[in-house]
Amino acid sequence: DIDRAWWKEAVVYQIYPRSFNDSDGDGLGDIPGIIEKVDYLADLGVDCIWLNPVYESPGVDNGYDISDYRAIMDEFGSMADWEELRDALHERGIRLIMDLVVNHTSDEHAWFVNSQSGKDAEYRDYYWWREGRDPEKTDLDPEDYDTPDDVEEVPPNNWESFFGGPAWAYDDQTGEWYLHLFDERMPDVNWETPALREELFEMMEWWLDHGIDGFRMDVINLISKPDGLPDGEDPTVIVEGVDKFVNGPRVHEYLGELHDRVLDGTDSMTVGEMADLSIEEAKRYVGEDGDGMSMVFTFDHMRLDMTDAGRWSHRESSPRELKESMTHWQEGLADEGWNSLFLNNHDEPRQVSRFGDDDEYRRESAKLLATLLHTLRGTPYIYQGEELGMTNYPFDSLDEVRDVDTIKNVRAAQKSGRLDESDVMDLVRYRTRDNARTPMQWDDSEHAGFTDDEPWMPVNSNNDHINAEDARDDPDSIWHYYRDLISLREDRDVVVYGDYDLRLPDHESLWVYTRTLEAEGEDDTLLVALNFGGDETTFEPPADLAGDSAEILISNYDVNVDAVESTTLQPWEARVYDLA
Ligand code: ISL
Repeated sequence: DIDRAWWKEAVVYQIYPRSFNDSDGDGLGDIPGIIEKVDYLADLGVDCIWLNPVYESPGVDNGYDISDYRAIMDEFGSMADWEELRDALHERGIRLIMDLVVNHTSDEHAWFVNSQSGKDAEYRDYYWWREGRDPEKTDLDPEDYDTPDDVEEVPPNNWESFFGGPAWAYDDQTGEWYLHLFDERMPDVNWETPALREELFEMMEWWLDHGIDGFRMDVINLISKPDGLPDGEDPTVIVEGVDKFVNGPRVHEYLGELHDRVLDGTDSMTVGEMADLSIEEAKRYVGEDGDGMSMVFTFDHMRLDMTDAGRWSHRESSPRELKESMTHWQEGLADEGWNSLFLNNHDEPRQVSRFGDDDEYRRESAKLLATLLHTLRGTPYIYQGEELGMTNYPFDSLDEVRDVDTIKNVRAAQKSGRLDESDVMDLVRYRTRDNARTPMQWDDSEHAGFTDDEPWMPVNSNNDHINAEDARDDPDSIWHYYRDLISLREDRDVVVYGDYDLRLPDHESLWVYTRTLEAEGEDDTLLVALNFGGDETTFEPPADLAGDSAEILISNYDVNVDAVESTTLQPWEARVYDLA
């Protein structure tokens, strides 16, 4: 009676190819470099790889600006290399999902080149072209837009880009504006155009025919823009227009079509990346009557440490807020839908630096966070280096930052006076996506075993003690702990399918829950107790469980018990009790 699926049972490992392993000494990671590490992945025990974009791309946004969906970027290798990687993974029982970026392309994609060439061009309607407006008839200030001197226009609406500044760029060739919700070199494609949808569906089929096991769908809830492209009207939003283009009017129609046309009848998984999503909305994507998507990446818990001013701000958030936010999703998708579990990825700072303690209790807190992600209900994602407890990078100046999102947003915030010089670097260090993009730390050598030459991003000098080689030699390492958690998931259905029940909800620093699965008339129950912080804390177990016989399945401290009893938990102590 369990509703099984391989992607529910899987642990996914995310690879950011540019920073994983460089095989040819050009300082950029590549696909042959990943092939060299396939045994590493198999040893860790992961079931599926999510590969960030490896397609042909000018690299404005490290591959999220695709110029050819059916070719591999030269620096990363060839299609033959990619096939070898796929086979090497599949031989070891590891599945492979690819990044699907279909909200926008690169401005160097052949479709856009044609589209831009004239108002009557064959591919004109593959993108969003509109005439400008007379500034007199709007609230917009022409000073804010980059147009030639003789053009007295503002864009068709007030929407802004997620990377800062306007979402429209003026094009000299045809005198019209085109929409880009990200960088201006990443124009949004127009899903209203049936031929565009058809091309994208064929491209997806082409990849499925090449043996992939699913897609991670980039910003997929942005693909439908409302008729008439109205101005954003919500004064509380950070990025003007999100009230119009997030979860737009036809998004479910498009995704339903995509599902019927491409995915139905395949055993592939899909995970949709969705900023700004309520549980009700999530169910329309992943629920029983939804679009057939396997799961969603949601971001509520990634916003707790921001003020109303959004991503380029910082406030202290508490463990209790994290507990409440993630519990909300655990409960919200308990009966339909499925959660993806992550605390970092290629767009977010390192989890041990953000939610744990990357100093005195780095090892303990990294293990506690791992315990959480691998014992909540949902599919855990490991971002490369997380299994080593890799930390944020101590950026000194903006010159060290490569990320287009950081650079443009900081510039825009400075221009508007929201950020002064003094807090810029604190915020950049805390928030920049580049924290996640420093090279993988394989060993303690000069370039961390990532490359023989200068890496494209600096290596964190803490590779002298945080690296894969040492971690594998040390049975008490974070790496071994991840391996144990992964095999626990394989052994016990309750870890995957058990119900989540929050206990001691009002506790400020303890996060306690049970996972329960009724199987063949018997309850299989785990009790998880996590001490979120650097202080010892008394754990008074919930009355109904106190005294029950139990043993410790896994913990980041050396403990043994034979019952659930009142006890003192050490700093960042994590325990999983087996009540069976
Ligand atoms: O980085 C962010 C939050 O940390 C977001 O603004 C991010 O841009 C958004 O979550 C969308 O991310 C995805 O699409 C972008 C790309 O830059 C990101 O790397 C990708 O994950 C545009 O394709």
